[in-house]
Amino acid sequence: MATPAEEAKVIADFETENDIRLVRRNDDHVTIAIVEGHATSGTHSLKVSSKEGNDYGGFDLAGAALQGWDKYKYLVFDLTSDSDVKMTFHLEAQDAKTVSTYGTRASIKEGLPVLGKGKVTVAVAVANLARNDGSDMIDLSTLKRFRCILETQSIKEPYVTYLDNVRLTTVAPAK
Ligand SMILES: [Ca+2]
Repeated sequence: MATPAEEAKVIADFETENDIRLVRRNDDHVTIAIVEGHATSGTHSLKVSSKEGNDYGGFDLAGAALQGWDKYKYLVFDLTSDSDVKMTFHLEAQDAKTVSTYGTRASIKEGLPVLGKGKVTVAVAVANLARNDGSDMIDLSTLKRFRCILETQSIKEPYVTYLDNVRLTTVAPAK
């Protein structure tokens, strides 16, 4: 029987300013900042604001947040918004073999929730992510980028969501 410590590892909690190194903005029209409130763990979260007039916004996990994924099965994180906007998004994994072409990435578009007002917990099986061209699986031990791409084509004003409690788990979270 695994202990709770073995079943889950928090990789970004945004409780200190240093945690800003665990994320990057997806594009230069996005701003990210650690803020007090909207937390689902601790007291602070990451505010991600994506500007209108762009097809995509969002954030990437980066740096130390990409370490140790090969020991887990699921990536889980919470997104909270004050906005009523129904926001769709997709995810994308890139490893050492990923180059600029679409086929060398792994895009995750199925089974993801739609964001709305309040908290949404996103859980995605990452243990067997096929590359888009079907050639092989993403090697989580060489993960170099994991993107959360908000589909912001239709927004009329900046869309704000708060990210917190990014963790890896060996079991799927309860719905
Ligand atoms: Ca937190």
